[in-house]
Amino acid sequence: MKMELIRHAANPVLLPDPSSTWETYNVFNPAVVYHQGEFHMLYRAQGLDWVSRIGYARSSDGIHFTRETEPVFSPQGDYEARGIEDPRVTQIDGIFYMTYTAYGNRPIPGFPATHFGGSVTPMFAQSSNLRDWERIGPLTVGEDNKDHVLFPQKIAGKFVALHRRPPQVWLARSDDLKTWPEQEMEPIFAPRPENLWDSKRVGGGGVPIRTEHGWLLLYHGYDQSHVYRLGACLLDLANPAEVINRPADFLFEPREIWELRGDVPFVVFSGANVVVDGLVYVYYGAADHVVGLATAKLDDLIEHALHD
Ligand code: BMA
Repeated sequence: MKMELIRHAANPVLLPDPSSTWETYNVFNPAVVYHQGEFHMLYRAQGLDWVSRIGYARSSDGIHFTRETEPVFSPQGDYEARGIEDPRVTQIDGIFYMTYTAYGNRPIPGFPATHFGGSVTPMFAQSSNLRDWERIGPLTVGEDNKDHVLFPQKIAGKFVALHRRPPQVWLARSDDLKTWPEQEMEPIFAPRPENLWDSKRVGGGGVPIRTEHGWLLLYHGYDQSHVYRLGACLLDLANPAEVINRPADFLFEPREIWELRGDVPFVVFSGANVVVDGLVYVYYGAADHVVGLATAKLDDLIEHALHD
């Protein structure tokens, strides 16, 4: 069944605030957690200095968000000097974990730079209240690696994360979230042939959704025209390194003017897919400028991921 996510009529659901210094230009690529009857959004914001910080907003209906006036998480140290980006958040055993990309001038001391003389570090942080965040540490250092996202529970006794070593999606396992042994890392899926939408690069999206048929993963990809789209795949429950099915078609692509034009054109990029009453709320950054919301019934997404 060819399916697409449905845009909400109230889009975009979060806009930059020109009267602010830190979220003046762009608010995008949010994480969203549904907790105690409310949607909690942690979003990437860029203001006058173009450094990314994480803002917090909450909503009872998932559409109208009220935000805090100050960022809840800001960069620290050389390895985050250019900003903290693209959070994904999940709760495991009562603790909220955030994965985020640290973009810096220099890598963590002792490690080589990645590119442009700067550094990209996939980081973990934790919180008990979604506002006060404490750093745990990196998944890898000294390499271009991002788009990491934690599974919402331990699997076979270990924390499991997806991550992205260009151009493909990898899996990593850890006992404690601090040590991520290289021998526990493996590539799981890669870009596909030239005629498909994800032929150049792929990266994980929001926290994988546990279903009886497998882990439902939404992910982003782009092709030679550099259009960012979203698609789905299904991973094995017991061994998520095994891809059960990966539909050929995408689920969502930029079409609205605010998805086609913004800070970076032709981008829909999601790190949030929360399930409430059988509906999947997909929050996404549009053109690296605003936040949009699109939905789909979980049952329809499972059907798509299983059979298309
Ligand atoms: C990638 C991501 C995002 C961004 C996207 C499109 O590198 O890490 O931060 O939304 O590019 O510009």
